Amino acid sequence: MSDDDAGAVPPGTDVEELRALARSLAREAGALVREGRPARVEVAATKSSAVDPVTAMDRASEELLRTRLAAERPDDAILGEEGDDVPGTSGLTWVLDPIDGTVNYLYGVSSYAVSVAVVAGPPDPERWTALAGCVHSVVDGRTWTAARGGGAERDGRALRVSAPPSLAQSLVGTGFGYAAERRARQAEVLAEVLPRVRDIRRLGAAAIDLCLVAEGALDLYYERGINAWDVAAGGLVAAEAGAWVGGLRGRGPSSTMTVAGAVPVVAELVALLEDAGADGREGVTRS
Ligand code: LIP
Repeated sequence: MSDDDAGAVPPGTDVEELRALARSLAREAGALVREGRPARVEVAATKSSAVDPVTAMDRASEELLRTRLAAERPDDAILGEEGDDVPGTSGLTWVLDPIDGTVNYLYGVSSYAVSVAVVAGPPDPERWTALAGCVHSVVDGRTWTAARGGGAERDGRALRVSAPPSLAQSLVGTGFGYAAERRARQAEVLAEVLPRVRDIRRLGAAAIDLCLVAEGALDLYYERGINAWDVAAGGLVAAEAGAWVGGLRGRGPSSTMTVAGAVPVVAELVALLEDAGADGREGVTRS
């Protein structure tokens, strides 16, 4: 499948079957993470910066997901946070975040999840077609799923985004990067946003934040710097619950910026972020 076939869904694809598999895989990896958490979690290595950790459990959870997928879906490709890309022939790619919210996992703060999604087309949030996904909150077991055209649900309850009357009345989720320079810039943007919204929540796991938008526990979400595996499942859950999920300046969701929320209020947030140069453009020499 070439890049020109962006998002072409292979004939005979059963998105409900894929949703069921994503759910069982996320729960199985979630059980491993929950039952195997040592009293004191050690940092096994760091990645993009000294405060971007990976733990032995991030790797073990991803290994379990990859092993199960190799058995269940041998022709599909895999894009995972902690391992090498695996090519496929089916046109489908599984996008894995073995522990989203690793810093929370490290500190024992309860907001962390296993995120499993499957997409058609190039493994790029701006060009793929997300088909099914599951976000499983490890500590309390909340499980969000979605299937393309099949809606979003949490533990059997159908989800619908909230309809906040205005940006000023909106509860907004966001997050900050692992590089100090990036955080400095994000703090400047936050100073523009905070006086214009009800309040901010920094919960620490983008996949869960997007699912909270889907169920109306957050009205809006935005973040610069999140990866494909952070947004793959949560973005579909939010979209299937009625949220607009995109970027700035007409772009789709990407590491440059990901924004989610109910129309029309989300447009107010997008305009505010564009004016603030939150995507690193417009006279901003810093990152
Ligand atoms: C995390 C995201 C979070 C963001 C963190 C980090 P990880 O993903 O879920 O929204 O603020 O900087 O990117 O690293 O735990 O998979």
